[in-house]
Amino acid sequence: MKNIFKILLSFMLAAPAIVSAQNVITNIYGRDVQSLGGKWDAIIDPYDQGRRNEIYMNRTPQGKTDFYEYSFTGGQRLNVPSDWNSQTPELKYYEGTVWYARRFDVQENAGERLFLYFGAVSYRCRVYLNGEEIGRHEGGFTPFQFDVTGKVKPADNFLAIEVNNTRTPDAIPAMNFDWWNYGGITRDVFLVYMPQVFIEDYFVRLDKDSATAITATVKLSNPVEGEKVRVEIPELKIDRTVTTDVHGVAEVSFEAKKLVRWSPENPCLYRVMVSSTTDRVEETIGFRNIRVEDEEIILNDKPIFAKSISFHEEIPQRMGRAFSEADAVMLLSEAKALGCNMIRLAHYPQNEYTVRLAERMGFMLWEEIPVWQGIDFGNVETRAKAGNMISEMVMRDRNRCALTFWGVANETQPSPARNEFLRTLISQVRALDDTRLIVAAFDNVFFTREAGRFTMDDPFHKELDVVAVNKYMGWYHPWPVTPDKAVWDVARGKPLIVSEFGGEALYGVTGSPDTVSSWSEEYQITLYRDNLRMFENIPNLRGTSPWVLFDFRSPYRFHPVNQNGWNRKGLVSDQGQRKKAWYIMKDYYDNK
Ligand code: GCB
Repeated sequence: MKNIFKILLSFMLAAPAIVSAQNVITNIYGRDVQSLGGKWDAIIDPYDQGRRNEIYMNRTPQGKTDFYEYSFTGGQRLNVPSDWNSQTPELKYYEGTVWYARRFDVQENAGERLFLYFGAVSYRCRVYLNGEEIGRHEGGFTPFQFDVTGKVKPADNFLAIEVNNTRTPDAIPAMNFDWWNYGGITRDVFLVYMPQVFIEDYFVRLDKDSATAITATVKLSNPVEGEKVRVEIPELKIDRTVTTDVHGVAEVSFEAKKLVRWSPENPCLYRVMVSSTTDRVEETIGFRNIRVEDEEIILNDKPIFAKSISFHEEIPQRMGRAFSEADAVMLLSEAKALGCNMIRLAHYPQNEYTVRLAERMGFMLWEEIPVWQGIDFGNVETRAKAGNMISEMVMRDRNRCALTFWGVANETQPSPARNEFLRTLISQVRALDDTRLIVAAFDNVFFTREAGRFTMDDPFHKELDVVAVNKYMGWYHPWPVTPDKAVWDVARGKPLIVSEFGGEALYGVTGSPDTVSSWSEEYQITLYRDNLRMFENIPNLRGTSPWVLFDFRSPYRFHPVNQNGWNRKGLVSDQGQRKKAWYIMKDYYDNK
């Protein structure tokens, strides 16, 4: 376990100080935070001239001959958290730089250490505090923080963030992806008050193969030896104190005889407190076992079928990114109504409100980083970015027992560079957390006349715990045989999830049930019925995840009448109406 922290430390040391953020404090929502949410001043900078002109200095004319061609006051104001695209029509399609700025005061009797935390900024940013660059971050869906202890005044601090969402070939995702490229400070921003030595990280989990053995690893912010660390789970009558080693790390294992394990039917969580002499943090944590045995996914000793659905981090009615607890309620309630026990969070780590509420509502989770189709796998910098991203994701959510699958890729094509890239990611994930199943979604499953069946054309699936396939039978692919004859021989010996299937229908459009181009709800019904029939011919099928819960924004869906910038594969329309195929899927899940 301590190796984990060594690996993380080596990442930190390898990175130039200003480029990379530090490890994020575990359970930020359980800490003493001051929100910096609200209206921020904004300057749109399409030609990227703000940095050259040092607008982050926020200078104002002093003498009679001074003048500056910018000001953060009197202009545009943008909400934080939120994407910028949905806030003003001129930013709807914007890809470029926007500067955000605001002032803040520090609370009196503040902690001894102060951090500036961002839940996510899409896609890259530089952060300037009181005229000085304090750090940068790349990656639009994971949290980061900067230590600003000693860098703030009691009042009137000036914070400027240079945010850029330009698509580039070396980014993750890269140039093309089937969702809206929302830019902005899309998640919470906090000042975090901490004591001098604080509990930076903890990982409390059930041992992989035991129904009662819990291990807690706690890491202090400083390598203080001999510090007492206490772990309490009152409902289980657990109260253990251990001392830290030279690295400031303490680990304790104990038996919890009365433990009720978390499951979708009974999403049982326990209050867990972790404390040291100077710090204390608490949250609710659940415990469960997940493993694979031959072709089964075993949750708490019983085979389980993943009744999953995907959604983007988007509220379609608002045409904007989801970012709040209320947004999470809306997305997850609709998944619950469909009868799901799992969410595939497409195609990137979504905000913590969603992850935490999903856990309370009894959804298993599949979380992935946006290694989506055309990634520059041969680029070492891109590989390092993916490594950072996946570490940030795992470190944020590894205390969430709902997290069942870590996804490393979606629809990537075999090549030595791709394989190496994914292997590096998998080993990084396993070093941080070896209690989950590793999965990737493939699209290289094809029907051949010679074999008379569907087979897979990517040997990499052998390196995964669970294999997932996206297959759009009846939409991008016509049926080679009737669904009852569409037999699969894919990844036998392992559990297989059909991680995407579906087709587009415009809500309220009626039409021919056997004509794809009718864009009708009737054709969508046919497509769902046919696919569900085919699933009976997949012997190792252990889960399905239709694409997708809601119609979602996608700039390359060009059909002016039926799409108009929307991917219409939703089972629910952009206005929240359930399409007819929703009832087919609901029935399937209710009887599964
Ligand atoms: C896929 C992708 C997903 C797309 C979907 C589609 O295979 O994984 O991101 O949105 O197909 O609708 O084509």
